[in-house]
Amino acid sequence: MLNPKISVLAPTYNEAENIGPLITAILKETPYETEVIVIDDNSPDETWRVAQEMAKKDPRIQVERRLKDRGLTKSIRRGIELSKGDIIVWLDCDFSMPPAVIPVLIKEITENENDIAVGSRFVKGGKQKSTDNTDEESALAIFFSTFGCTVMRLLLFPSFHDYTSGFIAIKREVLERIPLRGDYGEYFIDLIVRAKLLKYAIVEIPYTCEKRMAGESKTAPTTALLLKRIRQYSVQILKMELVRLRFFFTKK
Ligand SMILES: Nc1nc2c(ncn2[C@@H]2O[C@H](COP(=O)(O)OP(=O)(O)OP(=O)(O)O)[C@@H](O)[C@H]2O)c(=O)[nH]1
Ligand SMILES: [Mg+2]
Repeated sequence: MLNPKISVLAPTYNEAENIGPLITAILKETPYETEVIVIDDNSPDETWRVAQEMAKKDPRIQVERRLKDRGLTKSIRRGIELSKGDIIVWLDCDFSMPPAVIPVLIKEITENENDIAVGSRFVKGGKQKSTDNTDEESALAIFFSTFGCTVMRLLLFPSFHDYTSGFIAIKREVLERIPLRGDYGEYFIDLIVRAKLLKYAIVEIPYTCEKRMAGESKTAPTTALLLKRIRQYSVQILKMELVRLRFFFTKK
C-alpha cells in the first residue's frame, strides 16, 4: 500500500487531562497523511472543549461531540463513519497504549501484507499493566482481562491472544465487511473472530500496557460495573461460538 491516508480515532469520556498531550503524540508519531478524530460523549469534564480548541488551530483534528446514546462501540462506529483514511487506527485515550506503537502497527499493513495489526499485551514481549499501587477494582479488572483472554484463546482461536485489546490498525475495507457490533469492549472479540473466520491476515504486535496517565477507569470504576462487564464478555464468548458454528455450516 503506497502512501495511504491514516485516520486515528480517539473515543473519549472524561479524558480532559489526557486528550491534549495524546493528540500531539499521535500527530507526532503517525506516518503518512493523518487525521485525528476525537469522538467524545459530551464528557462532564469537557474533554470535547480541549479537543475543539486544538482543532481550531490544526485542520488535521476533528471533534465529534455526541450528545446522546453514550457508548464506546457507538463512538468508534461514528468515528469510522466520519473517517476518510485507507487505514483506520484507534486506541484508548489515557496513554495506556503508547502512541509510539502506532507506526509499528501501520507498517504491518503497508509493508507486511497484513489486513489488521493489533497491539497485544499477551504475546511475547507484551506486558499487561502491573497491579502494584492500584485499587481493588482495577486489580480485579486486570486479573479478569488476563484470565478472560486465556479462556478465549482456548475456546476461540488459540493463534490469537489479546481478545480485548482495543488497540488496532485496520484496513477500511475490512470494516466495510465487518461492522462493529456490541456495547463496550466486547465488540473487539466479535471483530477478531469474524476477521479470523473470513481469513484476513492478522498480526499481534507486543506492547506494554501502562496505567492510565490521569482520570478514572470507565471499565471498572465499581465492582458492580466490573461484574456487568464480565457478564457481557461471557455472553459474547457464547455468541462467538454460535457465530463460528453457523459459519462452518453456511460458510458466511
Ligand atoms: N466516547 C466514549 N468513550 C468511552 C466511553 N467509555 C469509555 N470510553 C473511552 O474508552 C477508552 C477505554 O476506557 P478506559 O476507562 O481507559 O478503560 P480501561 O482501559 O479498561 O480502564 P483503565 O484501567 O482505567 O485504563 C478510553 O479512551 C475512554 O475514555 C464512552 O461511553 N464513550
Ligand atoms: Mg484505559
